[in-house]
Amino acid sequence: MYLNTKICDLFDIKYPILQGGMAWVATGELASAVSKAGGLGIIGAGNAPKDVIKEEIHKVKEVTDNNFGVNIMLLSPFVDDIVDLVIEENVPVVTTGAGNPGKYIDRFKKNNIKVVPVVSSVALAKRLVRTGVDAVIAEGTEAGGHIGDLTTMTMVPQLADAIDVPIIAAGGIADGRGFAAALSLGASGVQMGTRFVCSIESIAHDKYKDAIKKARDRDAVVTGRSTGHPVRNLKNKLTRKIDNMEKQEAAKEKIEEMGAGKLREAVREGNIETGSVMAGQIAGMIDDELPVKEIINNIINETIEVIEKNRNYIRE
Ligand code: TUI
Repeated sequence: MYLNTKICDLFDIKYPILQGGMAWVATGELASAVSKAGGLGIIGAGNAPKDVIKEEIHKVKEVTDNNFGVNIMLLSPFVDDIVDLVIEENVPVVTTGAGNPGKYIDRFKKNNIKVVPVVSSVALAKRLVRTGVDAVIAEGTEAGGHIGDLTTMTMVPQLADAIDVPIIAAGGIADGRGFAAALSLGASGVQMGTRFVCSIESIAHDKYKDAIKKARDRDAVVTGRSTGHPVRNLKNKLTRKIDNMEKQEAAKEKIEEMGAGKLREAVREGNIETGSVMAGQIAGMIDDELPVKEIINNIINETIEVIEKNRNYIRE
């Protein structure tokens, strides 16, 4: 048994599961593993330049014909180059994050690229649907990295009432209970980030994966609210330092400077005390590192079990 929703047809994938386009973690290796396993693997462009992401795209194309995507982080200094790149490379799906992709949508559509923005409000979703986006990702504040204000639980049903493109729920989902909840709220699929960071195919440093496995329910905290770009990461020396700066009302630029380069430091060098260990609130539930294929098969089976279990509550 498996699950089939609108986004399976939209992206031509077997399972309605997207892998988050996480900067430094969502490499060609991770994305190809997810796409090979029947989900939609996504390369995270983050702040990387065009040539680096071009190489990651080629890694995926070399090992699978299955569809995949590239996430464009709209605060990147290389956004325009990455937009050119996904068009040149005929990337099937583009997701966007950390801003409004409105001005690029026409070009994506003209080049037959499916566009799926992360939205953080109903108003932005409605505006983007009018410009022709194919689906939206409703990423709740439970998520890791740069976050909005609404929870997944509240945003998904409000979007479902307001727009008629498929909704992908993200933030706080790592197992079949979360997946079934997302479907109940009106989503047609899920995107998971933190769960895939703790996969065998993820190139995140072992210390980064261990930090997620050890994390408890309240360990994924938000820093940088005063800068207008709040980020959820695991509590450590860096988050405490930023907290203190925010309490002392340090200049926005000084706080942003503190965060610069810190994700790479944690992901690639394993500096989990002085680096930014971005992770969602669901980190508290993740205690193992599994092959991507197993993560996907497990969550599909669990979701079906939950749906069947819920049927048993019904009485005539
Ligand atoms: O983008 C993410 N997660 C990220 S980006 C990132 S790199 C970074 N590091 C430090 C500071 C800022 C960025 C790490 N994690 N997720 C998708 C996402 N998009 N979350 C929230 C949003 C969002 C926010 C505002 C999407 C649209 C939006 O629109 C504002 C507008 O312009 O209307």
